[in-house]
Amino acid sequence: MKITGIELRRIAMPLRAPFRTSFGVATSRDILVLRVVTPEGEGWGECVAMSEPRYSSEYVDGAVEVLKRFLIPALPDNADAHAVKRAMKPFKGHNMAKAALETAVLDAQLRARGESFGAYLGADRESVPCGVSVGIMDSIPELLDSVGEFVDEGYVRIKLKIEPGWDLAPVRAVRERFGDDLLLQVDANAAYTLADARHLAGLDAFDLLLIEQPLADDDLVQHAALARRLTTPICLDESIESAEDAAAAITLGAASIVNIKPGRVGGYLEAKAIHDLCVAHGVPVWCGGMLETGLGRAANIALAALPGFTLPGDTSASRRYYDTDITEPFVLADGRLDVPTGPGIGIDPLPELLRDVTTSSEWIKL
Ligand code: OSB
Ligand code: MG
Repeated sequence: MKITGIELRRIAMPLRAPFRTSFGVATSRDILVLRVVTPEGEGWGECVAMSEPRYSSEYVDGAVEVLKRFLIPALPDNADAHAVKRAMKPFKGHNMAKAALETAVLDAQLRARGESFGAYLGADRESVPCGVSVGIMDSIPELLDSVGEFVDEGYVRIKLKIEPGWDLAPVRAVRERFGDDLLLQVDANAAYTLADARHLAGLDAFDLLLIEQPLADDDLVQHAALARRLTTPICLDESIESAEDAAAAITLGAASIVNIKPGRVGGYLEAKAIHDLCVAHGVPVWCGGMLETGLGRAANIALAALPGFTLPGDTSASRRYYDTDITEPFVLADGRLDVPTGPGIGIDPLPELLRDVTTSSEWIKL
């Protein structure tokens, strides 16, 4: 497939409510959207990098820079997703930028042959059960109201963001209010150290599905040490940037569950490789999120329908974050979202909505 040009578009998406994590508060999302154009049609890729390098070292201006300066110029003449992945490999890091480009190419390629992401990746379900990530709040009553709304909407699993000072008490309050049957987990975004092991063991009383990324991104050894001191399973997010990282984490005993985010690992091909590795090791996986628009959400839902995704993901509906999405919204039905079946990611941005949120756009002719 010959790529004739790429559009780099920046959009500003206001969030319905501030989203607070241990690394900061977001009130809107500044997103880079790629559109690759080929003689056979186009393809879309959403870059999940955030405005500031707080979740990981990537940030959206940096993604634009590395794409324009290194990744796009390295595109092979005959671009399919695997060839694009290989061509980008010599450039270290920048997985979110790489994922956006690879995804746009894969979308174009699959649209051209009429195959859906789900079919290509190996989805074996028509819909997926959905969880929701609930930010840190100012008070426990506020948190209970928020969790109550999500439970009423039908979400089958709740994930609470935690940090030092906001951990045992909110978890206890949610457990007491919503009962032992609620599927509940927590995500620390690397906010603790091994010195907190005894405190974190206090979470063991609440029968959590998992604790996500309690310690630093680059510290598999200490996660393994923590795992020996908790009964709550440890799940890694930030630490896993490749299949090699996942293999190391599993071997060390640093993770017994893996959160797979295509952006963090450099694309859907690597995401699928991590899924396959985890299945081979009996390690459950689930699909994480990065406050995606409908474009990124569509592809994530396809991934979440693979057989190894045995835990509900952060694949929430469009209205979790946005009053108005740039695609037809994803709407929760019975706690589930349907896997798109159309060619490629199976959904298109709605031109007027996309135009309304666009802050800049650049065309790179190849
Ligand atoms: O750690 O999973 C995370 C959002 C932004 C950055 C990191 C994370 C998150 C979430 C929300 O938890 C995921 C979502 O609902 O899209
Ligand atoms: Mg996380």
